[in-house]
Amino acid sequence: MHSFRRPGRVGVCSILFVFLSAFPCLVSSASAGTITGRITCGSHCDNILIYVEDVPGQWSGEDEVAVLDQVNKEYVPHVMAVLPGTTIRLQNSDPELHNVHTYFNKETVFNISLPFQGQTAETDVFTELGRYVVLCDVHTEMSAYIVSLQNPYFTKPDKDGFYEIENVPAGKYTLVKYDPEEKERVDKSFVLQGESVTVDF
Ligand SMILES: [Cu+2]
Repeated sequence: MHSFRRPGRVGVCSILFVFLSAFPCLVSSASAGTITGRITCGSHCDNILIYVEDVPGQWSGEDEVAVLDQVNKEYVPHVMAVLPGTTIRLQNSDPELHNVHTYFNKETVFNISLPFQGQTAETDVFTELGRYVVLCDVHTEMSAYIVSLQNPYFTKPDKDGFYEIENVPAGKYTLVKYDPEEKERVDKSFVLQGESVTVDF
């Protein structure tokens, strides 16, 4: 086996590897880019998710915390995306009882009462990919949608419909515009090769 080794070359590669390991940003910036664009979303842009589907790799929300508040009988935010395993901190900012009744595929995942103002509870049950529906059994007008996604390349547009997703690895993908409340989904395929690509809906 020793006859296959070429010490000089291995030496150079090792030095290069150590150098790049010390500056991981140099590695990713060469092969990653930004997706920007504008979508038509009228007055409900905050309800829309934009995400890249099926990026090679594995991500977990284990170290992430997101807050779902209850304010003036509304869930805030009404729509959010998370990585699987993200801890959601449930919060009641109202001076009355709410309960957070969460469903996945129409089955109850959990149901927690928060009777007091300022009360919080935490859960990390959002382990499946897909759409969770959150309702309050006391106030039927209250709803929220938590969408668990495979990778961190997601965002919401601003109020004028502009969005940006940074540091996406180069590749050919599908970009999804998704309204989880209406269950409306529009796909656009794109190729990210250079520094940026524009995808409008
Ligand atoms: Cu309520």
